[in-house]
Amino acid sequence: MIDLDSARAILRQNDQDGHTVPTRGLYPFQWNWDSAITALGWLTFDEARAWEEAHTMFRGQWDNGMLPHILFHGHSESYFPGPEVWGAKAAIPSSSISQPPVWATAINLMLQRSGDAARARAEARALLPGLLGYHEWWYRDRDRDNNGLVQSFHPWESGMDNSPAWDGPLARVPEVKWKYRRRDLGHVDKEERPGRLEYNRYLHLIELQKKNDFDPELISAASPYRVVDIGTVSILHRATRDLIELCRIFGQDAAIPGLESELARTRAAVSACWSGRDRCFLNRDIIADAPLAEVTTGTLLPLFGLLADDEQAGAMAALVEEWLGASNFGLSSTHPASARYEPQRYWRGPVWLHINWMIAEGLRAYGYDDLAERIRSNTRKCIETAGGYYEYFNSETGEGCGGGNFSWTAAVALYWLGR
Ligand code: 9WN
Repeated sequence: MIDLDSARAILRQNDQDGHTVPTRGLYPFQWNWDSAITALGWLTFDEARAWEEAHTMFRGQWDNGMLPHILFHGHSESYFPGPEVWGAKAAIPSSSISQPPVWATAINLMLQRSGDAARARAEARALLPGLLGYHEWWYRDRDRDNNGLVQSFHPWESGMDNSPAWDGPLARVPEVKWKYRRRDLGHVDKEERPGRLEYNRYLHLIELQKKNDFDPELISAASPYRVVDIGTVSILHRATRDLIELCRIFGQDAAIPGLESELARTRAAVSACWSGRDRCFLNRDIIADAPLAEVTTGTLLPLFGLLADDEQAGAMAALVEEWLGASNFGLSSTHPASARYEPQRYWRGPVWLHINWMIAEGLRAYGYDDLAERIRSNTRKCIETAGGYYEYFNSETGEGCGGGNFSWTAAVALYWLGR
């Protein structure tokens, strides 16, 4: 049995003036996609707090519509890189990249699941302009090839920061030479985090954004790192469908045709990412103009994005079935047959519960209810075996890894596992 009282206590404990930190110490600010998932957890026992989470996030939206991946609401010495490294000039100090856009999906779910319809309608209506601006930003600034396959400028933008999928493109990025002190290693074992080399390159990409005045044209021209992250493309596609539904509910009909044509462009282009041999959709390296070979949970997200046709969904379901057979705690974030698979290291093998939720939701949408249920029961096993709500879980032992008392893990338990 999982203890939902503890899950609620974790959200309360991580609550900080209208936003929920992912975990104390390691991540002391508001993260974009964490916050959206966490709002779904709040919704199960404190609806007002769930809506507040969203409003706090959207207060940090840039004038151009970008919703930053981190909002630095206060000062903290326990995280690096802080606002001075990002150098962004926004009303709320922030990073200069975004994260997978889960918000429109989260808001639509909150509206549907709310026990207080009048409040939910008023809150969702108030959030709609911000959501529209955010999606416009993705399609305007990040659809560089005008084909509906938005591009990521930093591995952190994928949310799957250290995925082996990004190893090739990241290897092209120069390393910064200046000295800095990482703070993550003061909280978490170094075997569960990225290496120094990766950090040197992450920092180069942050500097490149700043040097190019955060201008997408200039960054595109100058950056050695540009990828189509199929996970982000999928999450955006699903979220845009949700956004269209919100527009219909709130009579914003004028925005609908534009959004529908973005969806159509994505659907037309995504088939080029399909790999029949791998039975999933592969990420793409834009600079090398080539697919990225690694099979990861991100490459299954077109199920959640409703981007697969029935035949592709069938092949992906067969792949998931085998993948689950490799571990009692699946789905491992990298396919276990990969030479780069590591069961305990950040995005190279461990299990993340919100990704399991997305994949199970996708499978359900295509009619694979039993498989979705198997993922749900494996997910429950992670919390039971580890005895707590960790950031992620070793895919072979179920041991808790990364930060403890983690908000999105508690939220997924409340919203999905507890039902
Ligand atoms: C950088 C907060 C975030 C998640 C990401 C996860 C990790 C940050 C870091 O933590 O990234 O954004 O410093 O490692 O990879 O998905 O949003 O939980």
